[in-house]
Amino acid sequence: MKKPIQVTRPSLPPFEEYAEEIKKIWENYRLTNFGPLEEELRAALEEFLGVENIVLFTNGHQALEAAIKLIAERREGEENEIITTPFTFASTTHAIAGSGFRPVFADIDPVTYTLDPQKVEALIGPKTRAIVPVHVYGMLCDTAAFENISRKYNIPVIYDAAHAFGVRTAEGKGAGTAGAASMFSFHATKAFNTVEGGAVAVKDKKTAEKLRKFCNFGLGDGGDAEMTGTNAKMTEFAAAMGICNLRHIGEVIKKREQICKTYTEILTGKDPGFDRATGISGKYGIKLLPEQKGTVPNYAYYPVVFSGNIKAEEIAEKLAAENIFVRRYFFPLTSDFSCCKNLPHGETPVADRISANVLALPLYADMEEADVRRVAKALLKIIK
Ligand code: T4K
Repeated sequence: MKKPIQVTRPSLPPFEEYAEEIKKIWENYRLTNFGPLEEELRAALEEFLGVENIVLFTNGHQALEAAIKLIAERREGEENEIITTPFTFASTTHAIAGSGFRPVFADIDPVTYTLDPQKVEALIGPKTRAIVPVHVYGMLCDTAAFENISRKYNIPVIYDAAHAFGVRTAEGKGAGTAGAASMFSFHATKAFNTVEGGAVAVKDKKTAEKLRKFCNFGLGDGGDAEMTGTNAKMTEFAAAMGICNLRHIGEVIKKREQICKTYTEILTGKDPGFDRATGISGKYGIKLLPEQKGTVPNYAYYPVVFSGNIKAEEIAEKLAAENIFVRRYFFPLTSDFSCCKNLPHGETPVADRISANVLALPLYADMEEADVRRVAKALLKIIK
């Protein structure tokens, strides 16, 4: 049997480099609670991501929940809703529900798979308190359209940018500059990791300070808690991993880009009709991620959407028989989770179709070229 290929594998710095970084912890006995490594990583990330204020968290989920709790207005005694996408990881929906809001699901765009602003606008009503779109797979949402909606209805847009680390807009701005706040995930499976970790980027210092207090029990300088907080601070060990990984991020993204190029070359079979703007290749009836003109992508995921008779589930099973493990990111839709079944929502035919037919192929910086070819060829053999 050939060696197993998992959907992803974390990027790790050279062991000695991490050991050198955490040596500092043995010298100063500072393990957590906003230590010097956390501070160093925070400054480095603000620069790398091109954002003004970043607050670090133990994970992306806590970060998103904190941003929603502090930014979306929850009115006591009223129903409070947040419009969002069902085509995402459980975290987005749970962060909304966990903050005391009812998620209302809108459909997605068939090209980028991100929340469709027109569908969102049609659902806005007196109970709407915020919009939470997701830059799914690192594809940027239509941030200009959401900005207009935000201004028109005076409701904040809080982005789940878990997949968008390092992505830049066509204007050269960091993805995290859009909306009232953007959450990044630094989970082990992401392009950039701090083992577990996450962050919220916001424009103003005041909100950043509030978020920072929130993740430390709401405590301020005098020991008073002006709000109910939680404990979601990033540890020094996690920050050390981030500092090391950030040194290598350029090289990591380049390697991921090369892997994506190889997949695309093989999977489109040099199809002359392959349309980069939509990602559609007629040759094998597949759709890849589109190229978003002028943006700097991060090659976070390599999803393929299938059409025709073969179902994604069957393809995944056949690949597993070859020791290749793909993932159905994201199936089921979060709106189909048992815990969400009773939530009212409109029709989401695009999300239904994409979710039923998508598979994320293995992708990680150190994936060998031969393995990339093995995955692509095994897939072609199934769908041809
Ligand atoms: N919003 C969105 C849109 C997200 O996608 C996520 C997280 C969040 C919010 C929340 O952010 P965090 O709170 O997680 O920071 C994974 C991740 O756990 C999750 O972070 C991620 N999205 C989601 C898309 O994928 P699983 O259940 O698929 O992970 P798992 O453990 O099955 O790992 C996948 C593969 O990676 C394994 O086959 C082996 C490999 N792996 C994994 C880990 C953890 C390793 O080789 N080493 C490892 O340490 O959820």
